[in-house]
Amino acid sequence: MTSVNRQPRKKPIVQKKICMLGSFAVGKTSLVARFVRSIFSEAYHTTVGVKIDKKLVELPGARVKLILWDLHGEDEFQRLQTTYLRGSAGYVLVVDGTRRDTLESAASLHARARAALGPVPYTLAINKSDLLDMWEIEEAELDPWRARDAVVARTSAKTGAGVEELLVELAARTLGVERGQAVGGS
Ligand SMILES: Nc1nc2c(ncn2[C@@H]2O[C@H](COP(=O)(O)OP(=O)(O)OP(=O)(O)O)[C@@H](O)[C@H]2O)c(=O)[nH]1
Ligand SMILES: [Mg+2]
Repeated sequence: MTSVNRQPRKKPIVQKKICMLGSFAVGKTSLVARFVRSIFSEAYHTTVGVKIDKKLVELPGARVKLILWDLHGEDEFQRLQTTYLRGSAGYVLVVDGTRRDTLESAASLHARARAALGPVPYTLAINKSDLLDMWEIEEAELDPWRARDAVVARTSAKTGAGVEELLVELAARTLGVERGQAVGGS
């Protein structure tokens, strides 16, 4: 006798490459560590080149395996190699809310990422939101970004605030859906 398999069919997995971009020490590695492994360390070990991590994100109607490219930060010695960006479905621009100059670095990285990738989804993460007493970035400084329809979020890799939401939202947007909307099909 044949039995009918009533298990719902597993949603297919779609892989998406996401690059973490930003000046040095803004918290790119820490955001990935928080998102993928739920850990945080106060110790600073600068990233040399690139480190790749993966995490499966469950969305309504789809499963997205994010391939997170944690790139070295830009400083006076190192400039981002745009070859790292190739094939990215989206990117996170990370800013350290306690260092205003990192917002300018994000703008320049954004221009280069846009030139390399075209208008793929991105989010602007203003990180270290647990350090509000040292905050240097005024809300008004983010208005030009919001005017361009950028998704702007405050995050803290230390407390975890805003981190999961940011990357899950970006995962959804790489599939062409906005926050809160179900993904059609299976
Ligand atoms: N208080 C606080 N510290 C943070 C946060 N995120 C990162 N840090 C600290 O900031 C420092 C730099 O963090 P990293 O994650 O290594 O920064 P990065 O952007 O990967 O740096 P590079 O690889 O050099 O470009 C470390 O000492 C972290 O502990 C945060 O949300 N809050
Ligand atoms: Mg790093």
